[in-house]
Amino acid sequence: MGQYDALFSRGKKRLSELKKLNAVKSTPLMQRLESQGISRREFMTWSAQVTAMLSLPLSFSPLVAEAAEVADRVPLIWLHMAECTGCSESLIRCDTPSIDSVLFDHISLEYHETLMAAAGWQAEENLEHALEAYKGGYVLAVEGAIPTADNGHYLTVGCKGHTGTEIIHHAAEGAAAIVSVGTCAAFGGVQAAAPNPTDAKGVDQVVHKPVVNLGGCPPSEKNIVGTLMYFVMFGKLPPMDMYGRPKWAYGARVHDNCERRGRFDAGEFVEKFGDEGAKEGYCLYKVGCKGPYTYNNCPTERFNHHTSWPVLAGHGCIGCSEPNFWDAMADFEKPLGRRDIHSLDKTADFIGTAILGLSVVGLGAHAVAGVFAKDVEDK
Ligand code: FSX
Ligand code: SF4
Ligand code: F3S
Repeated sequence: MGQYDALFSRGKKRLSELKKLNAVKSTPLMQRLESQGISRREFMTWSAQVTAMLSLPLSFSPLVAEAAEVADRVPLIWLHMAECTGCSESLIRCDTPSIDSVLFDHISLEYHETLMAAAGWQAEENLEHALEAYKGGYVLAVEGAIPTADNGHYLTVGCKGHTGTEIIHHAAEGAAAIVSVGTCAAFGGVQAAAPNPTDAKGVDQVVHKPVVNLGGCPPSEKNIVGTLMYFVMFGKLPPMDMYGRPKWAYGARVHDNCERRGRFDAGEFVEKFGDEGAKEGYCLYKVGCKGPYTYNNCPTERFNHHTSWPVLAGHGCIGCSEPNFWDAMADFEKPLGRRDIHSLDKTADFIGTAILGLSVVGLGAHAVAGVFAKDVEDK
């Protein structure tokens, strides 16, 4: 294991400290899982899968399982800004409970506007109480962009009419870690699309603290839970790429792990939706797939219990985990093509330099773990 020894010891130490704290939830995780028909064996398989997803050696698997069990010792405060709530839906909307969704129930979720029963003044009090009671120790998850024009008045929340910017500044102050859940919180998302009248911004452009950006509109439940697990386990944010995204999730292009990649290499393309090629599962590049410019683990992790992901469902990737994708990746059903990439258009320049420049490195899934090993090593 070598280079991972320090990280493993850090995890062990962190978890033994968490274990000393009182359990917030009266029902232990294993009991919760069993009541949903999920066995210990399935839980151990899940731990091994999460370990692999986090690009950690298999020997970390028992640590992941322990971290899941004590996850209720780390308070989570989840705020909604300008967005559609699809990110929460991605995590909680399953026909049958998955280990990820049961774990989300087990986590000490102190405040979440969509899920909590409280409303009005009581909700505001709950938030104030949680921010005070867990000051310095809570994970702050933010969904949605922060409108900043006109003193932030395009977004006011709650009966006191606080603006999104006020709420974010206040909540970020006492946070032990900040997670931007989804492209809106990470990069502004659809609210920041041209002409961006509200001057909507990603959280890391508004607060002056490190933020981990979970790109994706929405991000998968795997990337949300994996990031929370990493923090519970090690008490710090994971190694990140140039856009603040965890490298274990956003280190490879969609195109590199796509099941239609063989079709791309063979020059077998869908020419229009519904044609013979579409029925055969040909590559979707010519009908606009942006997988070659997009970094995310959708082909390997998929969504909704590993059921599907956009390309498997028959539509190209629209690049939803990339900054500025609503403008930079449009038209979603046409290829960007060399013409756009080399034009003087500002958006296309952005893609050409920032995204395609990275893409040519062309990391395959196997190369990723090796490249990250240096970062994963605890310093
Ligand atoms: Fe944005 Fe999340 Fe897209 Fe929606 O809240 S990333 S619009 S799926 O829900 O923020
Ligand atoms: Fe690449 Fe998209 Fe074709 Fe898959 S469908 S091989 S991601 S271009
Ligand atoms: Fe988004 Fe593309 Fe994945 S559209 S969900 S990054 S396949």
